[in-house]
Amino acid sequence: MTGAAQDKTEEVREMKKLSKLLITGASGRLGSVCRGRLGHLADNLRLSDCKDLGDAREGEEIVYCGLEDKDAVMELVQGCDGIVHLGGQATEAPWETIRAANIDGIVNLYEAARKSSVTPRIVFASSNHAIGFHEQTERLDANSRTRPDGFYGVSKVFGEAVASMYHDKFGIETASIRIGSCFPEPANHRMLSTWLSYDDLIRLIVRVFAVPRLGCPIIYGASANAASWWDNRETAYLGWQPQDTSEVFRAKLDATMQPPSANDPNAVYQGGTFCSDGIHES
Ligand code: 15L
Repeated sequence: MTGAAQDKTEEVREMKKLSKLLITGASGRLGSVCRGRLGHLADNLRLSDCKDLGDAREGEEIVYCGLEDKDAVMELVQGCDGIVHLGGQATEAPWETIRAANIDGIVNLYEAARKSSVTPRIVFASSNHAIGFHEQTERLDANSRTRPDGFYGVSKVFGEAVASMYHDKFGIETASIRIGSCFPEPANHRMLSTWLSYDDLIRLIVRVFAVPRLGCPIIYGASANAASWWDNRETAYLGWQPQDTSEVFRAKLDATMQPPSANDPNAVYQGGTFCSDGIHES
């Protein structure tokens, strides 16, 4: 048994069903995966994006909303007891773009959460680009210092800081997941270390909503890759055990491309070529 059926039968037993789970960025790649796989966590899914979300299916409501629109976000968050925040700018971009979606956007989201009649538990899609300038020879855990590799990485560090402040001041619980490379399979040799399978991502989100006390942890979002640089021992209490590994793709990758040379950013830095990219000017 795989996928949605397994999510339903194995993990949900111990948790109380959410009433309304908001997924921001629901039309994106990960948003679509979550839309298809997290419905069982809540009585109702509220899906939001600026881009087309198609027709609402049973148990879904669709709200078109730009994260930089404070009033719209206030309405969007109202009544949601869970949020999977995938919305915003998902890769490097000019500062104005990052600022609107990932800086103003996340403050709008947490202000709305603070003022909502129900306090939501939040999953924040952070990124490995919050620590991208660490070299691949280093082993990181949740206490390692941030080393963002661009405006995008800076915005993820900011998002983690916002989550931390709202937890300390107002008790809002957030899991900040520093997602590695969440794709159907690793696309290059760097991703043998950073790859996160869709199944492991879903298992992690299910655990975040299942545990009685979440707090405000930083979690590295990677599968059980033999080549991993990241240590999640700090968050063992979540009971998340990634079950997939990038090793099953190694031979295929070796057959289709050369590994990067020793001084290639993809072989030096955890954030790969994000570290060698220049600033994206407007
Ligand atoms: C990310 O944060 C991006 O959203 C994704 O497109 C990939 O670039 C990924 O990081 C990665 O580092 O592989």
